[in-house]
Amino acid sequence: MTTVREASFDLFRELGITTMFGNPGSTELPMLADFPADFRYVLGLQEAVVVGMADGFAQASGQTAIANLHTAPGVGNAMGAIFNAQANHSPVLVTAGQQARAQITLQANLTNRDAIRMPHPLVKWSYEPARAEDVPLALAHGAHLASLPPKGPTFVSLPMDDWYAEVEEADAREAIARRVNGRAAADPAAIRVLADRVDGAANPVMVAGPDIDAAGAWEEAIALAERQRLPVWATPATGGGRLGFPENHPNFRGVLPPAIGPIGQTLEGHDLILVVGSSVFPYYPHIPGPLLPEGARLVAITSDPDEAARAPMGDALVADVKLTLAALLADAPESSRPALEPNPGPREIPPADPLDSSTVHSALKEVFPEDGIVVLESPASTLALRNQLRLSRPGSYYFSAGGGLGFGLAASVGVQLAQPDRPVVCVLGEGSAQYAITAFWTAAAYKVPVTFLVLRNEEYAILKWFAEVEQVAGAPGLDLPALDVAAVAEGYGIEATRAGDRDAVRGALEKALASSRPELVEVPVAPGMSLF
Ligand SMILES: Cc1ncc(C[n+]2csc(CCOP(=O)(O)OP(=O)(O)O)c2C)c(N)n1
Repeated sequence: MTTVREASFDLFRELGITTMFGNPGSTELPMLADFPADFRYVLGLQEAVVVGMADGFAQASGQTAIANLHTAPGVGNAMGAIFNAQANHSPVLVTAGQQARAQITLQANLTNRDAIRMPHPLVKWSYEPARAEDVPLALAHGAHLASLPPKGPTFVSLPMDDWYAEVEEADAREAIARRVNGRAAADPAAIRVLADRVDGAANPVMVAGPDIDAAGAWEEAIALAERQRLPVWATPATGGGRLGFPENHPNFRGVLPPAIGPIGQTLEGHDLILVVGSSVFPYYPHIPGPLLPEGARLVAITSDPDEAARAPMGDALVADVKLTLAALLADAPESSRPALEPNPGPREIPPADPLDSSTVHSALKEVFPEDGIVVLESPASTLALRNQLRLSRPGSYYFSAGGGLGFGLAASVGVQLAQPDRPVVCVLGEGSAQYAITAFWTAAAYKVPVTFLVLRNEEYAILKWFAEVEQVAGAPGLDLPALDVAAVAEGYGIEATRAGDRDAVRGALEKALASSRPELVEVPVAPGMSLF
């Protein structure tokens, strides 16, 4: 015989999950008793931060991450972050403690009385084991399912007295020592048809999405674009949580706009649109128009059956993105289409006084390390950052595909923990920073050396832009006077610098990037959107 606790930690070891993100309460303490020395517990001070860190860690490590929350209120606090993890296709096993079984029916304090239903629409699977001895099997189920396509969060509710229960050792071993591989290849006949369609098109184009990065398929995407002379657009920034194609590549054309009419206009002239590893499309503002340009057809490759099924137009092939691109490459010949005009690269940004976000990002570009990673949540400067940095390595960019603020600051800590050898720069609007502000404490306490760059424009700039698009006048609540993020970060133990001109920004970023501790650079910038 062994205990639920021993079997569960053996399961985590077997799955390579030795970092646990959590915020503990009385109902989680039995799980954490005699915490094994080969595990690391990363404390988040609020549950949205716990799940946000786990989301970043899962994406940047490629492994399922565990986020342990405190019964119903902990799950409640984390709901926005679970929503983001689902949109990000991030494999997070969310667990929450529960009252002792003897006190669930009588609803003792902190009973999660509808534990399964609570996170339900935001997770792939939600469960509370029927018997204590089923806990290891339920955790295995949740962890495997989280890692199968489409990857995403799952939830297991864990009554606090289950951890001491005994389980049959042989049964536990069977449940633990399993491998589940979710990489499914596409139908070879469908691949041949698609290869012919791409090669036979007069003017095909590729749209690269986040699941190219998640699948490790950059090389295949580049090889296909080069062999077939495909211009490549990045899927709209709203849903492009990761980059699927090098933004300094001569074939790269830019980031698609996030609305129906403008996408149709941007892709005008193409007769075949090959979408790889993205939904079709992550639209945001409703700007109507034809879904496709005149005469164009569309084919999407996605590992997510729901993305394939819900697309409003085009055909879809549901399969692993890397295997599918590799198979397409084997079937697609060298194209005889003329070579493409190379992309002109980032715009020169003339000096601006007062500073604007484009100038700040052009300074960041000058000091940004080759192997750097950006975690971005600075809504009004998203495009300026993409246009200036032209990130061009796999695993270099994380952004909330869900659009819920609070991802960036928390996820950057998880990304840095997963990639300790790559410098992480977290670019935040001063408004966005507030949704996960306590993550500063975790970064400081665990010496996670993220460089935080905070753009302080004293407003919700993107919402003022939206107000114009939506023709809304006189909306309140769009200004943020006197929000001093540097002072708040200092309170959490982060060293902060205020930089007021381009040289100071550059110098402060250089210093922060060289530091082995987290540092923050706060920069006042002009209000409004920055596009280039
Ligand atoms: C959880 C959540 N609440 C509210 C919003 C709406 N929202 C989108 S952008 C934004 C403003 C963010 O402000 P800031 O980070 O200062 O960026 P700026 O727009 O000034 O670049 C808000 C409130 C959201 N996306 N998510």
